[in-house]
Amino acid sequence: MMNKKDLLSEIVRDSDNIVFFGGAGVSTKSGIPDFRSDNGLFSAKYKYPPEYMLSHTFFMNHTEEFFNFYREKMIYPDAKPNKAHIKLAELEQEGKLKAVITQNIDGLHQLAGSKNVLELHGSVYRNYCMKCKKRYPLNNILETDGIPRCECKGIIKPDVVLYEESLDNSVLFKAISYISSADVLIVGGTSLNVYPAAGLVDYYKGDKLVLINKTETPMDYKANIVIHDSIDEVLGDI
Ligand code: CNA
Repeated sequence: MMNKKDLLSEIVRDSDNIVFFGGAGVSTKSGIPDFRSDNGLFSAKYKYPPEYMLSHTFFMNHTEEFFNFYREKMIYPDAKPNKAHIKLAELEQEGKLKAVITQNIDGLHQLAGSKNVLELHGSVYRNYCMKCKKRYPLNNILETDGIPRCECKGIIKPDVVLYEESLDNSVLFKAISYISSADVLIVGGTSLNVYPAAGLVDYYKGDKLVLINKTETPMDYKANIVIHDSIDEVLGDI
């Protein structure tokens, strides 16, 4: 009988309508900690629970503390794509992969060369003034202390989806459209704990659902192939 990785290679070889849906685990090999691994962000001790520090309420009520935490823990401008990002970009270039749908905010898929990237939770590279809507690059967050301000004195907010905030509907609908018409759906590096993103898996109608994650997820039972391993190794070996 074929082992799971060979089966995955065969499925990828035979398809030209693959969609990838991933999360923070895709970028851990690039040196960006995830939330829920043993050494992830949620395992450390802070003054407040990290979910609260990344919530809209915290942003509004403790804006300066939000930015201190955000600058220190959520921005990794020197991180480089790993084998997982690179393989996904190659598969798109070969015409096999139609879209990368990511919960990540780190921009590493684009840095690896992926063109069609749907960022469900936004990006640290986009920022805007809450008052006049002027757009700002990441440097305006990195190169300031305290609360970053626009020329008009408005607060510059990262275009990332905080807890309690809703996702951009147009991105969400596009993601649903790609997943519901995919031949192969590869899900990886996500604990599938954060909704509504995790619910996207339910839109897949095919019989080639591949789940690659270091640890068990609540959706393992739905998958046709489950591989509990590093996604960078697994995708790198295809
Ligand atoms: P999560 O809940 O932290 O889960 C990550 C999952 O990935 C865990 O189940 C790990 O076991 C698994 N994992 C870790 N490393 C690997 C690896 N090398 N190979 C395979 N599996 C691995 O993160 P989710 O993405 O599920 O949760 C969604 C949150 C996390 C989103 O809102 C993101 O914005 C947020 N986040 C993003 C980043 C980033 O942009 N790189 C970093 C940290 C958190």
